[in-house]
Amino acid sequence: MSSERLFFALWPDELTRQALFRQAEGVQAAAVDGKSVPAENFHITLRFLGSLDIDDWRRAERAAGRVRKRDIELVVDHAGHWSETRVLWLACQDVPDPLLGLLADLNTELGGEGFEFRSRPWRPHVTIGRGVTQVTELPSIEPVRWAVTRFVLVRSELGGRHSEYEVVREWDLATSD
Ligand code: 2AM
Repeated sequence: MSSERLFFALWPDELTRQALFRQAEGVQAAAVDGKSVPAENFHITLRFLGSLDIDDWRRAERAAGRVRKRDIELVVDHAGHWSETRVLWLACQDVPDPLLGLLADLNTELGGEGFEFRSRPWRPHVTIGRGVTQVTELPSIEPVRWAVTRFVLVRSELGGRHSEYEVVREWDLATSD
């Protein structure tokens, strides 16, 4: 049986996804093993929630609805590999303050709804490879600008070769149209 998990994430628009993929390809080629994450699954996790019953799910959505809007512009400009978790990733050298503010807000609001507070350091990244134990030299990448206009709640289904993600709800972040 597949298990169902929920997480809050930044979900790229189609053009940003394609731009990330163009940079990811060269980095994925440096993986000696593991498997590449398909571009349709690219995202930045804000907070992983795990399996929730319907009441907790509603509470999580209520918390998200109270997060303040803000303009966030990311520049995804480097690649790396964490051997402990076998994750190959793309990330931003400079994590902009509005993104940290968004995360702090979300965690505060989730705390207010009874979710446990998180003190673990958060390292925002786009996972582009899993099960990667070794890499050859990682190439540098062309910076990808990502104008963040929303954050989303995603349902993850494990089971097949790759996780399947479904965006179940989204919250607008842009301060103007
Ligand atoms: P990852 O990309 O670094 O693996 C869905 O599983 C998303 O939630 C993934 O992006 C994953 O991060 C993230 N995540 C964070 N904590 C997790 C956990 N304890 N179990 C599974 N996924 C987690």
